[in-house]
Amino acid sequence: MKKLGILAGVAGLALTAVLAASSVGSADDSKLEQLKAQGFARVAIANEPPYTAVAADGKVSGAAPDVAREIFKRLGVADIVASISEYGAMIPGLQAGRFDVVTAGLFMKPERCAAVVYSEPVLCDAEAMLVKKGNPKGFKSYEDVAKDTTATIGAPGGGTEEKLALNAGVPRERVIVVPDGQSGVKMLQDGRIDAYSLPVLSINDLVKKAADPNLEVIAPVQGAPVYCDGAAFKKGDEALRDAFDVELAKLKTSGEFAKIIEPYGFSAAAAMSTTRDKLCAAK
Ligand code: 6CS
Repeated sequence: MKKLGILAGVAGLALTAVLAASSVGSADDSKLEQLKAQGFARVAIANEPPYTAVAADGKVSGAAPDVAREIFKRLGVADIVASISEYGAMIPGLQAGRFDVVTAGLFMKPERCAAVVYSEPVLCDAEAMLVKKGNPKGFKSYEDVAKDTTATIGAPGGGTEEKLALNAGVPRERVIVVPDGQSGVKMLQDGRIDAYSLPVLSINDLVKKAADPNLEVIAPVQGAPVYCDGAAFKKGDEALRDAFDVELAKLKTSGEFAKIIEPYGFSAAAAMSTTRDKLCAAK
């Protein structure tokens, strides 16, 4: 597992600038060749287990980085260096060249598919809400939150759950941006929000760690789709994405894909039962 390398990231940025300058003269330098020379791929993560996780010593794990690390190794890129980012900043960061790829459970949706170049599906999950024991406000859907004019819901900034709540009619002032899982649990426990929404596996991970009998999980959130992520590449890096997909397909066929993601609670069959094209077209 690769240490979270802020310094390496800076070095990587400098090295990338040099490589970019050198590649100006040779337009056929592929992005993959650049990453091989760089020795690592700079990945954006959110630190939201089990999708992505950063240990106290900086080691990066989680289903998405583990799949990416294995694929890049097979492509000749020795490792990954992760930077933590809010979901809403991942695509702008990718487009600005701060990351080489987003491997964070960034769910495929039409508006995102229009902005980046996704791999085939990797991690699929339904949505959940964390509420006080007994679900005192009777939430089953984001619409239920909207109907209760005093209710507030916490969600990641620029994340899918924030968008789902807003689209269900929850006014902006009642959708509270929450920076990370621990903050979301604390805000719920302190009564500062009435619900906290993340994908099911993320909420379950938080509940296990909180070990608080006064919390309850509502899953799946009624009316919310099952989403799948893919590795997200910058437009123009289609060749890199295609090379990634070739190795991803091999992992899926050999059973190694299941061996990497299923210990985290994800279903290989779910990812293999759908495609990027279907997910990017989904309404
Ligand atoms: O793609 C998203 O926006 C969502 N994905 C995950 C893994 N967690 C929350 C986030 O909103």
